[in-house]
Amino acid sequence: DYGERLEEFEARIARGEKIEPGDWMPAEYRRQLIRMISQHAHSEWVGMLPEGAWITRAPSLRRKLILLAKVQDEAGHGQYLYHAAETLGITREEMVEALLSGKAKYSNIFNYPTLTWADVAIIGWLVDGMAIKNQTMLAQCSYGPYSRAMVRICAEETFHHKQGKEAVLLYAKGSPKQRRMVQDALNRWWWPTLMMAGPHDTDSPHTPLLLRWGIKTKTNDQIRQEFLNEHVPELLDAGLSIPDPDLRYDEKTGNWIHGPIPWDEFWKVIGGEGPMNRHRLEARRRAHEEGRWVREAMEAYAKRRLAQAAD
Ligand code: BYC
Repeated sequence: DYGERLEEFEARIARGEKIEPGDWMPAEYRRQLIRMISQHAHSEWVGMLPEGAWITRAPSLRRKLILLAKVQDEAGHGQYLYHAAETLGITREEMVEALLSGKAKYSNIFNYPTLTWADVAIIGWLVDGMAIKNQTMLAQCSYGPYSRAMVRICAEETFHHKQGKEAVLLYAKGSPKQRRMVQDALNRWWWPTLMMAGPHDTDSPHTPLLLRWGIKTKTNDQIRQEFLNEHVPELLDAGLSIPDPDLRYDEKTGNWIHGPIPWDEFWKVIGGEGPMNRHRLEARRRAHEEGRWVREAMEAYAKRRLAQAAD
């Protein structure tokens, strides 16, 4: 019966076993994973847009090649994640429909504009830095297909993170104009990046169950703290200033403590009212329409191949 199955399921997770697609799982485990993995996949795809906007304006061939490779990686991450979600019994079409209709969420961070080239550098270092903290944790998660997708994604994200850091450090010791640009980018991306880890644990309704079933292995505040402890000293060493007057180092715990996060802005952005939400969804809808003929051609080709194989 359900009680026994649940007990066995939880015992497997406690032993560190991975849950695989055909295995028994509570309906709520399935629902939570579909929610998280599909939102994650949407974030990868919407996440191509702010950086993609700079491909034609990259300042050198080297930077253009790096950016092209990065944006292409993100398309690939979306693919692995949509496939991982499909193993739970939802179709790609249902997920894409939820994104395009505005029903599904995606990361708050991609609803801000990329105003200068330095934004691309800051996204690489900070946004990908936060993503890696979150995804290294998810690589340990109890659902096999998600955890394996995360291992590969983290390896690629590490390259993204390094190229962002390299660029920020270069601009931080560059001309006065470069220094102004990179500082301005940091000022604008700092708070949205801290919000990426999700609301404080006290305001995070999903965390307790996700922890219990090993979908998350750390809380939102733990991830945010790891991000701060790594990045704050490095940003300060680079001669940049962090736009948080209350930021301080706590000797006792060895943690960097941030001031109040503007959560009103977060809830507005994830509710669809951020500066670029409308624009991002329009771009995804347009891409979906413009790609329709490719999907139809592939389907027709696959059907013909199948018919030929049957002959
Ligand atoms: N943005 O109970 P909570 C990337 C929502 S892509 C938007 O704490 P949970 C990259 C949350 O969904 C990075 N919404 O939720 C790509 C929930 O609403 P619903 C994307 C957020 O699930 C391209 C409500 O707030 N990574 O790195 O326990 C280029 C309550 O929150 C956000 C992932 O998606 C947010 N930031 O924890 C470069 C990782 N935070 O669903 C880089 C997978 C919270 O009830 N997801 N909400 O309507 C996760 O790890 C977790 O879902 C979160 C949130 C930590 C994000």
